[in-house]
Amino acid sequence: MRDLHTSSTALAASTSLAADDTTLLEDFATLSAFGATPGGGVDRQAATAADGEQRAWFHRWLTAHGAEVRHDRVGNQFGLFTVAPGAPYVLTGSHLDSQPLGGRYDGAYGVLASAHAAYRAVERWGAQDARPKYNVAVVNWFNEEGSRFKPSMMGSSVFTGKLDAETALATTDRQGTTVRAALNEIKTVGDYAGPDVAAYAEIHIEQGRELEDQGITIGLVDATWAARKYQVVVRGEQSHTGSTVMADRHDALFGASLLVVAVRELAERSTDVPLHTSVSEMTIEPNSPVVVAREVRLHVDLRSPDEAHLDAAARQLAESIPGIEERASVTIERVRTHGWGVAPFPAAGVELAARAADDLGLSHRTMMTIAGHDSVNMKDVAPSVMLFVPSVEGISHNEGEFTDDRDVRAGTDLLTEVVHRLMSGALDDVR
Ligand code: HGY
Ligand code: MN
Ligand code: MN
Repeated sequence: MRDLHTSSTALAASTSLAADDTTLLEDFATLSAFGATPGGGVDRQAATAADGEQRAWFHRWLTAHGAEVRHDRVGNQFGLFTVAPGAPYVLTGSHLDSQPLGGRYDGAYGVLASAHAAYRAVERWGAQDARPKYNVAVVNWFNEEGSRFKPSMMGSSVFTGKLDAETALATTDRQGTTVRAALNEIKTVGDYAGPDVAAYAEIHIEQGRELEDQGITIGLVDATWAARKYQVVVRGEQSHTGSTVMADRHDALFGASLLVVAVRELAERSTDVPLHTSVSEMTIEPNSPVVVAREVRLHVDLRSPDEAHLDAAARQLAESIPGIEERASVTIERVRTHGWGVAPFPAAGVELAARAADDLGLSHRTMMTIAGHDSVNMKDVAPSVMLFVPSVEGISHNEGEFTDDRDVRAGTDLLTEVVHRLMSGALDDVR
């Protein structure tokens, strides 16, 4: 694996680095210190103390750069740069929360790039002594990762009307703490309804290796893979691991293990169409050495660029359940908890970003996003542009996540250009 440390020598050696690029990288280093882990990553899951600290820092950053900061009731944090009073806003952002032992770039890069892009775009309109059609606002969506509180993309799901705010606020973590209590604890919650959004832009690390392998700087996201997520409960009966004869056992962990294998085999059998499958979370009750498990709860995550194929895989999984129930002598309950379809981002937005990248001399290609992003929600309510920069070795949800400083800067330059164009109404014809 490559060196985890940022390339400070490359930064020092660069003679053409503009002052605001230096500030961007310095701000990114500051941001990366919140919840920093010994392995070079971050651990700042939604509404933890580290998330609260970075939100307070980001609040100060926005205020110092002339934005008004407001929070909605599910903790989405908005920084409003109002330069055309009364007009709607171009919204740009991502999320600052991370996975447990996550990387520094996932989400955080997009929020910081958005803040710099919005500020630079406003400065540029000012320098041109021109008034844009739209204002610009930066957003740090609450709980995109969905690690502490499920589902993922929670803040943007509420904002776009896909998830009820009360349901989100009542969601509990493994300790039984509600989103409502956790948000009150970190004091980033309010009653703002959110801006009227004219267009949305987000930049993110690719989290795959296609851009790096092809030596391309910018990914222009033209569509999203579909995802299906399930909560599965395997119920057996608690008994003694030693004295209970094998024929009498109702071993929930054995049933869960058969399910883990069945989920993996879906992907192994899918040789013609890409299918990614995981059991990614498991809770075992009572999880004790001399006790056969009475209950196991699992989280199943299935993804594909072909929705019909994904549904067929989900059906195969459902069909495998009776056999597993019989073999392990357990019962299995499966509930679909979250998901999204294969869906396009507007072609006009891809085109706008491609022209802006050409103007900046940045290589680019179109691609689908495999991971979910807040833009996957936002594209359904506003014309949206989604950009990627390369992830070294495609490493993500891992402390070793890394994107080269040059790409960090290039992506921010492109986002600035895109935001500037969106502020003049460049996607007004979409929808
Ligand atoms: O892909 C996911 O589910 C996550 O929200 N990024
Ligand atoms: Mn992310
Ligand atoms: Mn993530």
